[in-house]
Amino acid sequence: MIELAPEVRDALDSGGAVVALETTLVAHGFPAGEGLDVALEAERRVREAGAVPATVGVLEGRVRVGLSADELERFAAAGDSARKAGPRDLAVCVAEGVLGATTVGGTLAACSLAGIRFLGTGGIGGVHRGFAERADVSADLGELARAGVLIVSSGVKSLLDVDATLEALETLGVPVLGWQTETLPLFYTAAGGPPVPATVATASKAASVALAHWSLGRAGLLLARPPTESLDVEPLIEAALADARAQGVSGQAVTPFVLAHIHRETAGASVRINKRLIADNAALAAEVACAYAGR
Ligand code: PSU
Ligand code: MN
Repeated sequence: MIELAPEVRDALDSGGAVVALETTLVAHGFPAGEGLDVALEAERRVREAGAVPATVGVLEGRVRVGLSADELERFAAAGDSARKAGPRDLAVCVAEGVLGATTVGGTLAACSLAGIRFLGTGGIGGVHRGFAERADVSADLGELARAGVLIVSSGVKSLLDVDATLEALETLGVPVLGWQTETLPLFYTAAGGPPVPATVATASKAASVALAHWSLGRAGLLLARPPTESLDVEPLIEAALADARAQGVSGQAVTPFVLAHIHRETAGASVRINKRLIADNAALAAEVACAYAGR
């Protein structure tokens, strides 16, 4: 049901550094034809930092951990025809042989099974704006509370209610570590977020906090790295969310809808920033994984 690529299995067996990557952003996160580059570049940066990449997706009835370039291309080419696979969707994708592009939550579930401790992504899901009227809370959060994995992301996606998401992470007992920053990055924007409860300055510090957290019997952690280049997309987010409401877009479709809107309206700037932050986060996840492996 779950199948690890030989390279990933060997690295895990020998206590080496492995970084999981998700496929939702490959299939649903970018304009058609651009997802493959994102996936390959994230893998390249993980290797360059000395770790083994393990991109996760559901393919031909199996949760696969570690994909070939041809397999990554299948996710990129599928676009919207790939199912967005959160934790609740894995079983249906496996049983029905549906191509499942795993979200952060779906990827975390695979990490728990495979014994992978590190994951790199763009921005995690969280508490959506307007949650008082419609209780939309990403399954990324619940899974982070269960899986013993450190995620590197540029904070939480700013299309969410960022403050409510930070509160929810506290409720779930998930440490949020600012990477050389005292405020939570806002995905496309580095500054202006709420204060983080702790800051780390080096990969080995992040690894030692993770080790302590796991030794205390706890689960997930978030290491929040600000994007190198920033863009203020707040007005676009508000317009996109209003559009989504007007068109009746809800549930799993909201995040890709809003990202596509922003990508269209910023004439390539948000795509460039999003690609870069995903690759940089993957590289940092690999640095922390290496520091942890060499402890
Ligand atoms: N980060 C990106 N692009 C994305 C996502 C994250 O840069 O497309 C995806 C992740 O897979 C995340 C998901 O798990 O969006 C959250 O979706 P939702 O809010 O529906 O749970
Ligand atoms: Mn949701």
